[in-house]
Amino acid sequence: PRAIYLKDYQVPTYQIEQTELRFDLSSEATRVRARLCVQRDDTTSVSEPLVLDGEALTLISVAIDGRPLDAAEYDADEHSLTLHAVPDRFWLETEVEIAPASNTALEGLYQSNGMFCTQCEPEGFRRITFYPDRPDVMSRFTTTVIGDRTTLPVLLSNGNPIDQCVIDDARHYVTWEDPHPKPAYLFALVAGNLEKREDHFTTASGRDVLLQLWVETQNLNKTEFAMNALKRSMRWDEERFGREYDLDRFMIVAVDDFNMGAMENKGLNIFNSSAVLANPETTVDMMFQRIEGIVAHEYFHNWSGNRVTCRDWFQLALKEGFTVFRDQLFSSDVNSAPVKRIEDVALLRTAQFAEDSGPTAHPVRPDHFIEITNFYTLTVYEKGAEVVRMLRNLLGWEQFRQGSDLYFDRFDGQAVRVEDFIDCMAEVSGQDLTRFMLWYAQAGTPEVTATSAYDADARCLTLSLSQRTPPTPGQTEKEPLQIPVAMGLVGADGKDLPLIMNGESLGTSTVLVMTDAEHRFVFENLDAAPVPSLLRGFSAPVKLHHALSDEQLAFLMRHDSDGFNRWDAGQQLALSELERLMAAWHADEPLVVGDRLIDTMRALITEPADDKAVLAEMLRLPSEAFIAEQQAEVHIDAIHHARRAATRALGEALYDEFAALYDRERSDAPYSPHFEQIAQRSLKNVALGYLCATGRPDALALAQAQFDDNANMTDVRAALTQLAHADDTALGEPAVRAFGERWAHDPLVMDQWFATQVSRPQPDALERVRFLMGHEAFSIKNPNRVRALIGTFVNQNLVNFHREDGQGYRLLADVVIELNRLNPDIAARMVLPLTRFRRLDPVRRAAMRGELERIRGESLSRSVFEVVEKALA
Ligand code: HT7
Ligand code: ZN
Repeated sequence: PRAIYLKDYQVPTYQIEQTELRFDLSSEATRVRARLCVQRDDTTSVSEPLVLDGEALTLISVAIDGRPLDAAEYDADEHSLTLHAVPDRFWLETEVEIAPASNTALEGLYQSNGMFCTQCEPEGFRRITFYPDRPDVMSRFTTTVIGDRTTLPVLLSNGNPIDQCVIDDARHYVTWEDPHPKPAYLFALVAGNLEKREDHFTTASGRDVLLQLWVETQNLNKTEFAMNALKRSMRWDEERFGREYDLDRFMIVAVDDFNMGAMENKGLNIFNSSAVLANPETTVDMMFQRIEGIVAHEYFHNWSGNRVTCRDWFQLALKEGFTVFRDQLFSSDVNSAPVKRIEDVALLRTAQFAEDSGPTAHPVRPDHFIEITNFYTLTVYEKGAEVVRMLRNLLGWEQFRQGSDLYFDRFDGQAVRVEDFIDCMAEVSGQDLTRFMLWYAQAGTPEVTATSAYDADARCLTLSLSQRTPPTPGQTEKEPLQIPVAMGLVGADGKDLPLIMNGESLGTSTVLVMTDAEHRFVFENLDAAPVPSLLRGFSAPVKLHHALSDEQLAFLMRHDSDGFNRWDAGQQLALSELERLMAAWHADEPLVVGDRLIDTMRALITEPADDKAVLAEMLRLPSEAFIAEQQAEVHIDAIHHARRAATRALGEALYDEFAALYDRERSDAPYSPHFEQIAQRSLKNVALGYLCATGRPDALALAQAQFDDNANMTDVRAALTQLAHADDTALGEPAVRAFGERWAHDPLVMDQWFATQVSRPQPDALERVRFLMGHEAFSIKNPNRVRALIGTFVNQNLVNFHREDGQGYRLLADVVIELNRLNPDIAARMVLPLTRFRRLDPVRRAAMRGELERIRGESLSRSVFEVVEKALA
């Protein structure tokens, strides 16, 4: 397979003014007729052929302005249809046949539980009909869907229904018209036996919008939360970003088989059922919050992505980075802001940093790819959002909002580049953002080193900051980036000190801007040495090296005015204790937890807390993945045993305190997914985790009682996890069985059942994965099942996935080989953990490489090929 380069971009030679589609739906032989009004670009020479993309299509006929073409007038190969001589403007009519039922890749038109649905981003439309399948070709779509009246009573597409009729006893049709020109990747069609929840929204300018959420009948009782989340999102986008919805109806459809979370098709969002369906009996708190974030994300795309779209797929972060930033801001406005930041940063610092330091590292705007679906990554989405957040940090909210308004006004209805967005920000602020653009071009996580020296005579503190970005594949030399470092100085009384630099007062918190490799900042008028609190709110996606003593960390953990940095100081403190335990494990010495961590935790539990959600986060030890990310050579067993020993020791030492906390946070109030209640449950269940880590029967009895109480899925699942992860299986086995029998009818709950079992740390986990792969509720064709069973094992059970005998790697490779044939996109995502072998010990490294080479021996899809080649390079 050949790579495609950003530098080779060329403007499209033909535009499609109008697109009229007619689908005659059938599982094995759907007929798609396309009438395209084609217009030659003024600058294009007459001899330029019209080349249309097409994959896995059976061509039935081609006609120009009603005249059928004979075979000599066009070329059709596996990927395209080429028309040699065409008029300047004409109607092209094609008819193709496709087979949705055998489409296991879930791109283009496919079937899920009998329902027809589409996924066209990024290049799925070419699996539906011949078309210039690129985002800079925007067209007005009219779509007629013909289907069986009994099995497909609901026929949906983008825009508004303009015609519908019964054809005969068996069939009916509906015609939809979308008034907004759009690229093909935003096209959608759904046909099935669905029911709807309906609601209305009145926009800021007083227009009524019909809201519909379409699901299978048995899921109607899981639609209320998403509908309310949608209405919250619509209002928020008006108030925060001045963006109003632009169609008369907005529809969401829930689909069981879906490669990602959801898709922002114009006026007809299609959602993975796991990203939209929720109720208290079946759904945990974390999922409620995830659903709220995804509903918002897809809705926000209506402006950042649909009204203003990408010129080409290299610009993906233009819409994704901005939209993730917008959904993060929304979630932080409607929930606990520090906890939202903590969660987002935790994901970034474990998973995205790992990507940035591995063989698949790439810039936020890649400059080449073999398969674009491989670039829907944490780097494009999460780091892309951090880059937009840095702009907000550099410009301040007011100017950032002005820049956003200018961008939407200036480019409405256009397909644009990252530069266009940045130019708007530069224009409204007067800032030079030339160096800032490097964030889009340079891969790798910059490392910032901070040192400070206090001069008692001069009463000043000199803060030295330096930056360096390590080499990444294909990019050995890196330039300094523009980095906003939000900071403050904390005085001995725990209060922020006034910041004075060059005689100028900067308040108590400021943003230092790095543009060079090294900087020195001098703060004046300080009576004693303060503790610098740096990178507040995680103001830039960097690794900060700031050598603070355990004492200073404990001080910041209690006093920093920045909630995020208080949490982060606690994580660093815990990390330094875990490092001592890991050293002891290597030296075969007893793992004894020091008093400082225990005392700090005790203080946290017993002192009054103003934000319970933050407190719950502060009580959690750093995850195994985060600890691994800190190590030059990763020792999975040491990490696992140190963390387990620390959890148990804290549980033992603070048993009474955790028991009191558990009692204090218990509540009989009816369930609500409101963030204050979520915080309370989170705190209670953290306490339960520490209590159960001791293995004491009274702690497990608490878990059993909570399980039996069956109050809501959050509490049931937390209790089940404790029971199922206990060394003694006496309570766990019956609980797992009861849960499995109770929820056998609900695939989304069975996913939780799979995940709970395969994250069990005991050595029988791998055998359990193999066993569960044979369970009737599992199907390798469904991405949610694969993520729940295999993904959880691989990503959340590190000690068992990385078994020294290599069986974990073998299992994953077997799965990848099968998926490579069925669903290349998912296969290419699942193979990623096998590519992260460089920092492992030689035995595991060799075992992983061996499995990658076994995969390479197969006939590979382009997606898997690209990842495996990078890893073995
Ligand atoms: N913009 C959407 C991307 C997406 C996607 C990409 C590749 C394969 C399947 C997919 N489904 C959805 C989702 C989003 O970012 O909102
Ligand atoms: Zn998106």
